Amino acid sequence: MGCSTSCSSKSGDLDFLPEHVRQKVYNHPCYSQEAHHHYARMHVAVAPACNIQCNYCNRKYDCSNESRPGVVSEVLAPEEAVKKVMIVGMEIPQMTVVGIAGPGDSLADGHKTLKTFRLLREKTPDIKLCLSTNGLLLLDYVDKLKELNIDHVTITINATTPETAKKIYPWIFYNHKRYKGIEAAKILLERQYEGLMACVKNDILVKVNSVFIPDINGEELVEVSKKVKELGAFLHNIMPLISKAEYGTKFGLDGVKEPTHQQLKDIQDKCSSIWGTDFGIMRHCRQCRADAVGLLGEDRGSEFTKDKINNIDIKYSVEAREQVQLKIENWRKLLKEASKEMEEKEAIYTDEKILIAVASSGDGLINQHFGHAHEFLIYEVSKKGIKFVHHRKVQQYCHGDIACLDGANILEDTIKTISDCKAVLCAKIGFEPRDIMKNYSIDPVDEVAYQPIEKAVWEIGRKYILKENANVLAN
Ligand code: CLF
Ligand code: SF4
Repeated sequence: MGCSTSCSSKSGDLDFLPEHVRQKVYNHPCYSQEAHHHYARMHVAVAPACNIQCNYCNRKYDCSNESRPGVVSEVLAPEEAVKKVMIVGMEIPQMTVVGIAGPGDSLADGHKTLKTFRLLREKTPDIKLCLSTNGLLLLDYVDKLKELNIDHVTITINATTPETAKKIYPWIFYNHKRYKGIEAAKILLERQYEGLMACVKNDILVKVNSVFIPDINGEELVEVSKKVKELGAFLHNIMPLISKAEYGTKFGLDGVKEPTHQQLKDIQDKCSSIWGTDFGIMRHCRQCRADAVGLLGEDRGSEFTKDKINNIDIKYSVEAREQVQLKIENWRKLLKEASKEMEEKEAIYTDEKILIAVASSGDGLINQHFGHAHEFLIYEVSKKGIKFVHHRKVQQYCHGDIACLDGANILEDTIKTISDCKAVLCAKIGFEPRDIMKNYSIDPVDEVAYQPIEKAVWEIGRKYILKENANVLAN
C-alpha cells in the first residue's frame, strides 16, 4: 500500500538542493541536520573584541550570538589557532568545519579573523571555513571573505523594526563613534540586512541566527524569518534566550523570561510554514561556545587547550582525513537505505502527533546508555512521518558507580525534562529510571539499541499513533 501523505523523514535529505549548494552543506554539521550526527566543527577563539552591546550578553564571557552565556574561551593568536586546527584535524578527522564565532564579534577586529582564515586556507585546504558575526561590519568584509572562499556566514538578526532592536541593543560603536537608542538600532539593522544581501550576491550561504526573547521579539521573529528568506538567506536558526540571573546579563538581572520548550517549538513551526519546508529552519543548534570542539552535542575543547597541544607534533594529512570521511559517507548511504523503508509505510489516517526522545552519541544510531546522556534528541511522529524538533540538555546522572550514588535528584529532573514524550529510545537503561518513568507514563525502549535513529523512531512512534503499542513497549 502506498503512503497517502508522504511518510518520510523531513530532517536530512539534501538531494533537492542544486549540486554546488549540496557540496557546501553535506558535511557541515550546522547547515545540515543529518550531517550533525556524523561531522564535527571546531571554533577558534581569535576575536575577543566587540563593537556592540546585546542585553543578553555579559561581556566577561563569550559572544552569546553563537554561544551560551557563562562560559569563557581561551583566546588564541592566529598562529596558535592554526596549530590547534591541524592537531584537531588529525585527532578528529570528521571535523570538517572551522568557525570563528568570537569570543567577541569576529569582525570587530577583523584582521585577526582574516589572518586566521588565510593561514587555514593554505595549511588545511580541505576544511570549510565559517564565520559568525553581529553584522555591523559585514558589508565591509564581504569582498575579502569571498576572496578567501568563505562559503558560510552567520548573521545574528533579532528584529525588523528599530523599536524592537532598541530594546535589545543599548549601544553600538561604529565609525569611531558610539550610538545609542533608536539611532543605534537603525544603523545596526540596516547594516545587518545590507550585509546579508551582499553575501547572497556573492554566493555565500547565509544562516541567520535570532535569539528568541518571547516578551520582546516574540511577535517579530516571524517577520524576521519572512524578510531574511526573501533576501536569500539559506537557513534561519531561532535560538532560545538564556537569561539565568547568575550569568549577570542585563536581561538576566531584569528577569526577562526565557522561552519554554513549547514556545520555541511553536515559533519554529510558525516560521517553518513561511519557508514551506522544514529545511529552512535550523532546530539542532547547541549554542556552542567560541572554542567548542567536536560533534555539536559534545564539547571536547578541554582536550585541546594551549598547554595540552604545545608539545604535539603536527602531522596533518588531507589524504588520511579523506579516507575517514569516505567511510562516513558510505555509512550515511547505508543509513539512508535503512530509512527508505519508512517511505513504504501504510496510509495513516489519524491526526495524532507524539514526541519521542532519543539518546545518541553520534553516527546516526541509538547508541547511548540512558544514564550517560547529557542531551536528548526530540522527534515528532505523525502520519506525515518524523520530524526532528530540537534537543534538550540534561545533567548526565551516571558517571560510574560512585557518582551515581547521589544521582537521584538529577535522574528525576532528567525524566521530567522529557515528560511530554511517549518513549525514550536508548542503548540501555537501568531499573531505577525505568521505575521512575512509570510515574510519568514514559516508555523506556532499549530493544532498538544500535539501530538507525530515524528508522527506529518511526517504527516505535507509529505504534503510538496507531495505538498498537499496548503492553508491548513498557516493561
Ligand atoms: Fe560554528 Fe556557527 Fe559555523 Fe556552526 S556553530 S560558526 S555555523 S561552525 Fe552551529 Fe554552534 Fe549553533 Fe552556531 S551549533 S551555535 S549554529
Ligand atoms: Fe556579546 Fe556577541 Fe552581542 Fe558582542 S555581539 S555584545 S559579544 S552577544
